[in-house]
Amino acid sequence: MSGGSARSLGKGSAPPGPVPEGLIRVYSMRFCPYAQRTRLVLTAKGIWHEVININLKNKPEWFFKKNPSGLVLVLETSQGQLICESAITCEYLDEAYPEKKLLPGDPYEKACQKMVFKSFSKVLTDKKTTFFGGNSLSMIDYLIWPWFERLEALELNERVDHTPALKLWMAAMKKDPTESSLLTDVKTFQGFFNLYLQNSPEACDYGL
Ligand SMILES: N[C@@H](CCC(=O)N[C@@H](CS)C(=O)NCC(=O)O)C(=O)O
Repeated sequence: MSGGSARSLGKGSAPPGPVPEGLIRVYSMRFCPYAQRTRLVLTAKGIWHEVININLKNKPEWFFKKNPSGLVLVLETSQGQLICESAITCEYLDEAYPEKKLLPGDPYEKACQKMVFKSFSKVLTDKKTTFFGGNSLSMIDYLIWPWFERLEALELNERVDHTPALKLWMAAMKKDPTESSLLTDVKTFQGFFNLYLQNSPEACDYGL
């Protein structure tokens, strides 16, 4: 992986060239939970990728050609294919790079993961498993995790105090090497949130 902690590109920047063969590109922002889903999946699956960070408070003109809605994240392949919406990009990656599958092969099990994704709050307690997809970590955990990672920075940690199953899941997630490799510390998140809420063009590059 390259570029994950590079400064973001803003208005007036030159558009990046074509994606080299054998690589996939992610247009991202360091603190975006949606982009983090896809970056977790890329890392967990060991997919060779480059990251281009976008300044969401000062977006490059060319970025709207990658995604007319102007949202990160966007995936770009070496054939120039563009894919956006985090859940869709994660499923695409699991199918396009089938070596280490994160979604179950069984259609019913896959449908179950998608149903869990739609309403995950009650599920862990009912299922009595450590992870949302069973006893090992799978796609659904990576799709949900980025919001839980931000709870402490938002001072909302006590919200999970009354749900021991969620607390155990969070502890198990923190032990996952993929998750640890993309972890952001609480102070950095808080610094970013403060600047982002002030619409600062420096927000996306906080801490660099
Ligand atoms: N539904 C989209 C949401 C993506 C999204 O909201 N990204 C935010 C950053 S976390 C963004 O690009 N915001 C820029 C803007 O709203 O202009 C997904 O799942 O990818």
